[in-house]
Amino acid sequence: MGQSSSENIRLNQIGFYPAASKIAVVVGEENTDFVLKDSKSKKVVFTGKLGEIRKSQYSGKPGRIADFSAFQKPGNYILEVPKAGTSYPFEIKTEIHKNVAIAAIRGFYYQRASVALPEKFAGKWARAEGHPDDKVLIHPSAVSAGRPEGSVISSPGGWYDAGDYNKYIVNSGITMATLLSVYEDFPAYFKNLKTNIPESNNTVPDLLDEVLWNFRWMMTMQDPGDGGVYHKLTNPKFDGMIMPDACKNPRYVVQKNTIATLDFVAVMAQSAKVLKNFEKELPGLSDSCKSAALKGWAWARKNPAMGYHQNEMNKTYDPDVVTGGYEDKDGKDEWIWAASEMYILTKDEDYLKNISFETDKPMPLPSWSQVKALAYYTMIRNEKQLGPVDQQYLRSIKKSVTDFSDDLIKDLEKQPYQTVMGKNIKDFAWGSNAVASNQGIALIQAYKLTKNRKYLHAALGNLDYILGRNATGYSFLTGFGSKQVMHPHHRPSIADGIVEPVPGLLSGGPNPGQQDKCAGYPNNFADESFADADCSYASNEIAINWNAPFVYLAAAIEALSGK
Ligand SMILES: [Ca+2]
Ligand SMILES: [Ca+2]
Repeated sequence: MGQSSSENIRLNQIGFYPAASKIAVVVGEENTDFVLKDSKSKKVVFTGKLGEIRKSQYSGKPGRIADFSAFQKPGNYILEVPKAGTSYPFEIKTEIHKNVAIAAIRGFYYQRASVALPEKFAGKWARAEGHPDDKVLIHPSAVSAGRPEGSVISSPGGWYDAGDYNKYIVNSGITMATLLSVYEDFPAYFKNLKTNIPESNNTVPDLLDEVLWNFRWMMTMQDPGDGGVYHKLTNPKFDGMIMPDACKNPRYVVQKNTIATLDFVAVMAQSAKVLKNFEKELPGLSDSCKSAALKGWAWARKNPAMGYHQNEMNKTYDPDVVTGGYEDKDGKDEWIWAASEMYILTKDEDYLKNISFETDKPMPLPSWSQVKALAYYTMIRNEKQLGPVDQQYLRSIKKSVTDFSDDLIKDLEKQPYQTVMGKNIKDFAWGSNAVASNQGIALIQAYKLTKNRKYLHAALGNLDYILGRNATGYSFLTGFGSKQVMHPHHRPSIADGIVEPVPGLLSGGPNPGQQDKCAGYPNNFADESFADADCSYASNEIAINWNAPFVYLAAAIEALSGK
């Protein structure tokens, strides 16, 4: 290991806030001092001793922690550790993650369907329009009285879901809720945050302009005849690894079902509340959201258990549809979430009649198929509007959030990377960087409830994890860090002929399932099961429901610690 071996020093490759904690993990067993140097003058500005050996619970590999939190002077630095090497350069400054947060929001701009991305906004990743979706077929599984088989509807806009070009309501649900929630939790932060999109000159915050791009598509996914919502807008089969404008496959809307409809209802109800403050810019839109939510809710009450089962559907209808299934067997959490949003919107207690918040169980971390905690966050967020009858469940919801966060931070100081992320092998699920991000959101909720900075500190640790302080040594947001992800499973990044991938996209992250059987995984250890190869959809795809919690985490940390 020579002096140049930066990969032996794992740290947030962007940098640190002056007053916050600053931790690097030095791979190996050598017990030495470390020095912090000004990256230009090479003058030593701080010296410290490495901590005790800590071993990865997955690989057994040893490392030691270099803690230079005491050093607070803004500037550009490197860390040097004898026998280990020299770190990548990093910065200490206020608003250190501002560009990270903006880029992650802009990641959604690059996912916009049905529109060209001009150079002015997309830089060298400018591209032609693809998937106009103005002539979308009603799939035989989705017929209704007003829309017989073969009918054509217009359903443009929205974001491409992930590395593929289809648009799925279920995954849009949690994605939209997460982005609307970071806006609701930190409105002042977003008020003047510009992201260089075509809507940057209007008076609506750019984050909401981006959300509206997908929102307007979602509205077209509701059958105006009965209020039910289609599961997805999709090709029968995935497009090839080609640019959007080269895709010519027919597109369909597919089977209405209960869970997709409830996700839609929750998003519309939350949007109605948020957009009420933009009546001048968006006249009547809030009311349209509310009526869409009411119609969706009524449909779900009439069809409370209509599931989406792709294989069974394909036995009955043609053409077969083999794109992302987003099949969720349990709709209980979607009822709780939709009912909570409807209750907050309408104050009608009927909505809470048939649900229980089930706070006796540990809070499940949010994912596309498990949204119960989104209901908790909503109730906490709107606590001031709740009455005396609501106080009992509100108390137990708050306790669920803080209990969950206390479990996360237990033994944090003993972890090999000193992060909440990775303590439990279950953290390394498909899309593990979304797990890290959603843990960060839970911790920020606990911080908001208690004002105890230990939660905020742990949330920042997970951001450090994603940006380099992890067992792979990668910074997982495309375009950021010294050891960047270069080959995400993302069709435009593969097909556009540009070396750098589209920026601001969060790679899925380590996943020992390795379901893609792609070449390039270094080993089977959970914390290292990552392959920066475009065949690795199991560890290196991007997805809107992973970018959204990352936006929340980065923006919330900026709002709370940026200055
Ligand atoms: Ca704007
Ligand atoms: Ca569910």
